[in-house]
Amino acid sequence: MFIGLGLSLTRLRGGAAFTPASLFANGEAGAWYNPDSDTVAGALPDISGNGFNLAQATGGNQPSVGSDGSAYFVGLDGNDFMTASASISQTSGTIALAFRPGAVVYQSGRRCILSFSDTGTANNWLEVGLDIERRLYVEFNSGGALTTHRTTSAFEPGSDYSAIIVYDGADVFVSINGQQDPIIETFASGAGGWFGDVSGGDTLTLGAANSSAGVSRHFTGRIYSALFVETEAF
Ligand SMILES: [Ca+2]
Repeated sequence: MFIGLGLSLTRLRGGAAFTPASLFANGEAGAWYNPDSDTVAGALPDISGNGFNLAQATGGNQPSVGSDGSAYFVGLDGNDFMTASASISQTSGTIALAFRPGAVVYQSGRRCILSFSDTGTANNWLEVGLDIERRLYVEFNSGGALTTHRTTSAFEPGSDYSAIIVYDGADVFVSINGQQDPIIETFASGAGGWFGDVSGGDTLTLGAANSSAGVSRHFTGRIYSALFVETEAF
């Protein structure tokens, strides 16, 4: 499993035995975003080699680019997001995120970090983000059949986190800062799923949810890195 990946996602540099690039070495499906000194506002290339390059043409909706001295990030102020056209067929795999929640009133609703959706038809999406109680949620909606997983620990605004979400085709497992964070609640009217089970999925969105109703649930704070990859055969 990839549970240990979060520890190394952004902080392991120079001389490290592991790099996320190795996850894509055999042409695995997925994407990897990792802002660096070359990053400009409005464009975040997919460095996995799979071509899901994120873009935002509207200046006011472009995340800023910054550095904390050791890692670069994109900063989202509450209406920022980036999208890529994407057709993704993987039905199990891993999502890895490194981020810092901003100071935001979470009681006003969910804050989505990564989503994959059909923007032309209602009720088809995969979302990962923080919920109204600042816990991580993973939600899958297949034509109105909704499955929502919520984890245990509350995220604190202003602190850095890594989160690894694994879906093995049946169950969701979440690790936060290298420690498994149990699923505290699962609501399901459907069978659950992953990217490839989003009917008509056409759009990948970083920093917000996206659906036929438009862009919503904007994240605020920093995103240091985001990655998803299909399950690898060993
Ligand atoms: Ca903005």
